[in-house]
Amino acid sequence: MKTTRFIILMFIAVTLSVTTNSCKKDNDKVLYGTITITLKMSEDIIDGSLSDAKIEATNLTTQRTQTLDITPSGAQTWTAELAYGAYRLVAGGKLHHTVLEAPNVELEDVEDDLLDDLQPVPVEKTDNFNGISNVTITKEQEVANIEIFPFSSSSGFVIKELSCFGIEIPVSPFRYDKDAYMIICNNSDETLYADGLCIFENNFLTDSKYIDIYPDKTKSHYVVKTVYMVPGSGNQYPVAPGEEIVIAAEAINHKSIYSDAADLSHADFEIYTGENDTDNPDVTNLIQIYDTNQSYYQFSVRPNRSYAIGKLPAGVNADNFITQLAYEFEAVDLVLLSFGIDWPDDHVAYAVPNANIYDVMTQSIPGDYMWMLCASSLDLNYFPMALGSANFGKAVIRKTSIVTEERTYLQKTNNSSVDFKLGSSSLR
Ligand SMILES: [Ca+2]
Ligand SMILES: [Ca+2]
Repeated sequence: MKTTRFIILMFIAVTLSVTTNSCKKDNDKVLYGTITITLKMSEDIIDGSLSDAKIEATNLTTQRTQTLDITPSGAQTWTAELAYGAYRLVAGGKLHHTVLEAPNVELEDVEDDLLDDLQPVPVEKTDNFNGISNVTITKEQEVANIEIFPFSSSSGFVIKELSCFGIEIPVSPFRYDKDAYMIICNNSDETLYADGLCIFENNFLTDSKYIDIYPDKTKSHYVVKTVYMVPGSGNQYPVAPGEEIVIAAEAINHKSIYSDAADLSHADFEIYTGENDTDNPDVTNLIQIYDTNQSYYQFSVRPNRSYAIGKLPAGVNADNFITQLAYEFEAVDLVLLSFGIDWPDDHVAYAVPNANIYDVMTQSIPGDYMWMLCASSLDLNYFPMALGSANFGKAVIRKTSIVTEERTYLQKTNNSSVDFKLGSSSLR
């Protein structure tokens, strides 16, 4: 069955007035340019229209952020006056669009010769959107295009906490980091099953860039080098709304080694990589689907990674993962390039379609940052972190969005830079 795709590019035009800077003075030395901002919908958005649009401009030198006020009706163009300089523009708001969903019939009920006639059903939907673009204003008139992407704020499983940066200990190597864990929360209003849920580690690093990637699947797929999966037949591991599961690198009571470490002996699952690893028989092991470093797995102490949770495409499992998802590409490594080695190099990683990714967390040290490792629709911007002892005892923790009498909802805007905060590890 072939799905017709409508490709619609839509340019929203609105008059924009810059939030007045109360400190702004008549100073001939400050030069201002007029920037024309266009929000451009990604190619797979059907019948899209926007509301509640908002754009924030952060001056990359001063880190000062201003919100640009937008009038959403009638006009054709947003223009703003901004002082000369380099800015990061972040757009957000509501996207009203049409989504093609599978028809609500059981395939068993359909005659074989009618299968080809089943067409996807268009469903009107409102999602949030976001988008990001950098612009440098060096003349009177500048233009910025921001491609925007939809996301649902009520999505299911989200990464709630990643604790993997260690604690300080008095003996060499002065850090203990084997009590690493990830907490995944059901942020939806219905019971979900963790069966088949995967933890992915991206193939790339935020502080080591590849260029001239060919073919480039990094925007359509989340490219991975590590996959661990929750076992189960489909309904063995229910997770109630607002409830969470703990996945330990080593599911032991680390407090018996260092009192400041985490007790992970009651984790829901543990990452077990084989005979070089410890195995708590009371804690279910994740299935190692693939790991380039098969003998031992540890969430990275250095904050230069991107992690995702999601599911493997239908029909892909531990046995056929390598053949089904292998992604061979050429790329030039910028680090090698700095040593004068610029020929394309052959690489192999594994490409998971974006549609199979539920949530992404990306971290980087700002001074070392080189690139985002996935599509903006999955994660708009990285969570900034320091290196080393500044992170001892800490975890990257998702912020709370809404608190009701019954439960807490977590913030999910597909933007690590605003969805997370650094806090004390909750299980230490
Ligand atoms: Ca382990
Ligand atoms: Ca175990």
